[in-house]
Amino acid sequence: MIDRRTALKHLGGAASALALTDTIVARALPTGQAVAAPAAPLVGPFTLPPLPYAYDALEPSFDAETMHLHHDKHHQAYVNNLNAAVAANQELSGKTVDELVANLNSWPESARTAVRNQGGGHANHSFWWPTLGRGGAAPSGELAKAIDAKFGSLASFQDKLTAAALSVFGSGWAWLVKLPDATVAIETTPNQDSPLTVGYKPVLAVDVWEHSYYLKYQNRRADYVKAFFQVLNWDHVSGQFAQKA
Ligand code: MN3
Repeated sequence: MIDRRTALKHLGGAASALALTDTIVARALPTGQAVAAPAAPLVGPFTLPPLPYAYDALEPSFDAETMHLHHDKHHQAYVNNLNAAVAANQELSGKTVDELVANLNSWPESARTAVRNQGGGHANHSFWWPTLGRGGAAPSGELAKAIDAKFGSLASFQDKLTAAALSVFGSGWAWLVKLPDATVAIETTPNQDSPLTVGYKPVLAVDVWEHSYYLKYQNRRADYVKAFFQVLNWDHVSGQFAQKA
């Protein structure tokens, strides 16, 4: 039996060897315009889901320029590169992006790096955008109970998630995940590795790639993580938690 937590920590030995293409021109969505929520995940070819709020909706915590670059260029590049990998590997077709990353070891070795990095990038960001947006000041319902049971208090959880986010060396993510026994745990992943690959359901996350914060916060990742808590959509996250089996 594989120790999944150890596996998750060790998943990221190999850094991405694939350069991101950066050819997409930022989409000209007027500031302040409301955007429809993203549709249910579709099989490839994949498309960039629109932000479920305006680019400036998270100001001043997350600035609009960073949101444009992060969503329109970085996330779009993962989508483009994943589509190229699916086009080149018949085995990957007909799957949702979550199915691709959850079953990483099922794919041909030649396609695995692309699924892990580009598929992971698409899955992680598609998960992440709707968890932001200022809904509610605290978790509710089953998620509130799970956080209290594990960490004792919301403040203690926030301290521990912050510490985890600051501990990621280089690029990666800090997560609150739901385990198969319905309890929660904090995990970190390097690069674009997804908790789905080891069977954990993401509940909420902090993207600690420098592209998330460098324009506004430069090297001050701690300030960025503090700002993250100001724009975390607890209502959405709490609602999703109850639905994750
Ligand atoms: Mn990112």
